[in-house]
Amino acid sequence: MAVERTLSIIKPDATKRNLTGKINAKFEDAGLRIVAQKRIQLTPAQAGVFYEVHKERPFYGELCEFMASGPVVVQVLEGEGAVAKNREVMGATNPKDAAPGTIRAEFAESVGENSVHGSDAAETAAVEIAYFFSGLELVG
Ligand code: 3AN
Repeated sequence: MAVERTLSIIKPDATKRNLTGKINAKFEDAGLRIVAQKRIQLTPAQAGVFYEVHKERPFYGELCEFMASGPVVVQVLEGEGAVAKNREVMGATNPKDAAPGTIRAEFAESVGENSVHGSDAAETAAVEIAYFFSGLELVG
């Protein structure tokens, strides 16, 4: 399998509860390398651009407000099949459906406040990484 990069976001519900280290340990234990990382505060407008694909969904406004409600940690994870591997480590969107041991099973509070974001495909990952990082900030 090819080495890939994927965008991950540790969401405000998790940074608020001081879970950044515990979540990063899950990525590293799964063989994903954190090759870029920064803690930032998004505005609702910036979150809105990031989540533009969801703009017709009923939860879009709530999602943008939530993502701007506190700091987030944006990061680039690298590894073999990193996009799918990260989705596996994250668990299902709704924590009630997430497999035991996944980040969302252990830490997510609800389907909306679900602790982490992960790109859903290699093409999306490239666009999402470029939204937050310049090439110089990716150190493999
Ligand atoms: P995932 O993050 O697992 O790829 P998506 O892409 O379907 O899930 O949804 C993007 C984000 O939108 C989720 N991480 C979650 O924060 C929010 N979301 C998804 N479904 C709902 C819902 N039914 N109600 C509120 N927020 C939702």
